[in-house]
Amino acid sequence: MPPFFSRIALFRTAFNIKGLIKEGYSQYAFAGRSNVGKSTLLNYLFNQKIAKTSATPGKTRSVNYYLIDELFFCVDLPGYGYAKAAKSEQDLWRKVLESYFENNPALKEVFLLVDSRHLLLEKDEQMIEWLQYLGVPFSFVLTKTDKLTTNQLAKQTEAIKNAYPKNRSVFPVSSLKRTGRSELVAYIDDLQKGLAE
Ligand SMILES: Nc1nc2c(ncn2[C@@H]2O[C@H](COP(=O)(O)OP(=O)(O)OP(=O)(O)O)[C@@H](O)[C@H]2O)c(=O)[nH]1
Ligand SMILES: [Mg+2]
Repeated sequence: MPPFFSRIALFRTAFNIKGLIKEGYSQYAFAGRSNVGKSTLLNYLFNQKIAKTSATPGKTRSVNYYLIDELFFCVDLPGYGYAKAAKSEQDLWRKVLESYFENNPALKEVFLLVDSRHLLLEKDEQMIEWLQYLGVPFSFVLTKTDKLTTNQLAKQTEAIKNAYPKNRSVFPVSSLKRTGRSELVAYIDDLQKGLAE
């Protein structure tokens, strides 16, 4: 494989709709509930601490475009479902997220991160419906798998696969134990080459 995921640069931080990018490099977005582990996963994929993470929800408050090997963007999104944020801020973020997914031909795949202990919650279901409505391809990433036994993880993976019989890919990862990276990176590589989906 040629060098892949080796040169990482923060290309843009968008705080509002005007800052969103809808053309140019292909985008792979990392979405999911607040605190599910999006930014931590990106740091693991990138092999460097470039995205801001926090033990308290609501850390990422902008749309962060990381340019990878000058080939494509990995996009770190703010989490949804953070009830403690001010209503005005939640409204702003809902609008920015909605706008991010709408009419975005550069968006090639959404990785929907789900905590492997909880699986799909109502907000995740809403997100899935929204993505399906828009026709945006998505896959699941089960995060924090270090919190489960092998058996529990197998059950959860099966459950999420069966919830969506359309053969969605499911990627179990632990950014803490550093497992699951190669499958995800290979999948993005395939998408880039037009080999997947
Ligand atoms: N045990 C465990 N904890 C993790 C893992 N990945 C992330 N975390 C923890 O989960 C918390 C949230 O991580 P973030 O990466 O900031 O979550 P986020 O989804 O980006 O959150 P927002 O930016 O608020 O939407 C942090 O305390 C991380 O250390 C993991 O694989 N295993
Ligand atoms: Mg984050």
